[in-house]
Amino acid sequence: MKALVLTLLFLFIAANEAIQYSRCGLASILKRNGMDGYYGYSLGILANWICIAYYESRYKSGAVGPCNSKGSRDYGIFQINSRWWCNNNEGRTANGSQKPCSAFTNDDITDDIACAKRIVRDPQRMNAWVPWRNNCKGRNLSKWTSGCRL
Ligand SMILES: [Ca+2]
Repeated sequence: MKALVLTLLFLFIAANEAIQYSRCGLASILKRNGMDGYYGYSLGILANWICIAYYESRYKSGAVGPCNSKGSRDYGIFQINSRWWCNNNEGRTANGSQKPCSAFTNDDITDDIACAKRIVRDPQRMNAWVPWRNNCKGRNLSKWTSGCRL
């Protein structure tokens, strides 16, 4: 009985824990959700999104960034910002996604993907992600999807 309780407890915890994706696992989810070719050819290459997710969260859906200089935080696999895109009840927000920031730290990333698509439609495009500018923009990105069955 004790073992059963412990097993159930473990399963419960596991079910609520966020996911760390594999590179190719994430690539296939993003592709299934229409990220490959989204919003123009050069920025639309799927590898850009894998590169962003790597540098922002190391592919962890539960990632929460530290409080930044402007008092906001970044959430989830794409590190979506609370000042502009979600509400964390800790200060001013434009809440462009109309969602609580906790929506971007669970293991269902379909809403994260929808919000990232919205973000990239803004004039600064992918430059909204500073790590993309610093590590992905204009680079050869083939390594991010190499070996993946997509
Ligand atoms: Ca989510």
